[in-house]
Amino acid sequence: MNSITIDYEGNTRTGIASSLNNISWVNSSTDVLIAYYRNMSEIYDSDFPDYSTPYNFTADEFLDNITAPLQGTKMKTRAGVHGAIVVLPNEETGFPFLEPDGEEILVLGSWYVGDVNEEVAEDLENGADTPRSDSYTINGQPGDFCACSNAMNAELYFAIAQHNLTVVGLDGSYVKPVITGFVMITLGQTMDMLVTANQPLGRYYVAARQYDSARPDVTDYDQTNATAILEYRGNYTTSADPIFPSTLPFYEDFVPALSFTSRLWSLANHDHPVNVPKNITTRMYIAASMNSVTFDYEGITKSGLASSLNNVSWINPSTDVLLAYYRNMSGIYTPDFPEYPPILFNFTADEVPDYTMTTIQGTKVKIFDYNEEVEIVFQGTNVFDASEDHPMHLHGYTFYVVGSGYGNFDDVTDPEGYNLVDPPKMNTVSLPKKGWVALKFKASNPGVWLWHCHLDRHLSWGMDTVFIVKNGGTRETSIREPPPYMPPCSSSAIRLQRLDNSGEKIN
Ligand SMILES: [Cu+2]
Repeated sequence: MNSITIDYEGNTRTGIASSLNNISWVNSSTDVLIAYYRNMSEIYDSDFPDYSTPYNFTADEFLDNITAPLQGTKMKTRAGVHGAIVVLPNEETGFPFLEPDGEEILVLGSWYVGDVNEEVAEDLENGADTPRSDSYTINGQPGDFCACSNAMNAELYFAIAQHNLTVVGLDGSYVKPVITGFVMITLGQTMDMLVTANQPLGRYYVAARQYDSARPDVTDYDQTNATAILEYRGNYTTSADPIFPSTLPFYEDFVPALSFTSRLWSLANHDHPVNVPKNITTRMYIAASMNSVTFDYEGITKSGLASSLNNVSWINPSTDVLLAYYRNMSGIYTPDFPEYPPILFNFTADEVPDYTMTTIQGTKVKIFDYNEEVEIVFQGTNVFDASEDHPMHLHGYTFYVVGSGYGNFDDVTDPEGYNLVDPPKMNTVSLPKKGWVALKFKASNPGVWLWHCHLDRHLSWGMDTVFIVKNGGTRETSIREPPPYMPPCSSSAIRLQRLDNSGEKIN
């Protein structure tokens, strides 16, 4: 977050801003995509700094990784720091489909009427549930069905009236084209879709609504329909109302969500091969759960909502883990994030034992060697009768999703059904309600990476952990040192100190 000086009705004032690499984005009068295609050089500058933090892209994974830092930003600080970075294919290979005539970027988000920062801070402090959004938005607009006048806190169904969608990309990786009347998009995910304008001239609603996977009797969720309008050019008289998509599934309908996600496969061809890790050296089984914790609130012991991974509810340390790791500072985190749940029980039973409800709290991380091949099975639990989808997101990586299923994971029979031929590559995967999902990746990007549920309230309650991937021994395979111009951060005084050993590399 930053401040900027602005001109307001002739007076110079200071305003709140936020930035990436110390540049606060200003929307141009003409959109950048058009300016780029048409060579209009006056619209934008192409000097965005390559880095200001030790974030390392490998060329091969650029497409995948670049989305992670944007989408991982918490909703409380996201105003102004969200959007899309469009990576075009190289000119030789081009798109693996007919090049579209145009491109539109749609960002789906949430709208809160109140001061969401304030309300969330208060709820987190006293252990209560966080506020419900008042509307969903498409490019910041709620559309025609909301009386109310931004972040996203739910999975969404999305459709365009009378137009099929052809999904061709997911989280920056191509998939085999899927022709569908709707999609289910989870938080932090990106999808590339083709739409053919082949319907009668007219106006058609583009619509999104929540896919609610929580308990059916919990109906206090945002039931708005966010809309935009797809309007054909040409001479025709418009009907009174655009047509609403009949293919948009109903809020609590989970079958379409499952059937859609089960149709996603990687291209897996010569130009876009898959490379699923085969020499797995670390297997983890991670239970994602809702819990409660007791805490001290103004001198009174209270119990509040929490969530956990393998019964550890993440606590943000006073100094960030990246800095603590880089500078070898002890006492900030411990390297003992468990590979398995501490107790095995019937995770997805309708009733679970009382002892499963409490969790410990801590800052426990998992450390991997460079290039280690990892398999993780996430298991949803029904603790508190509160199972729902968890969009699990790993920063710095994409992973192959090799399997998923309903109920408890069976480590003998379920791996036999893994898709090792053309599994989709993602950086955010929806762990299905009362189910499991299995993924594999190679730890080839050294650094400190957050794993978290992308539902902001679960993230805030502790459904997070950190993976540290050690350096590979060369400069190219090591995390970069902080640049000399790294901006100081007032909340972490340690950044301001000049440490003599700041040139030391961690191995
Ligand atoms: Cu979650």
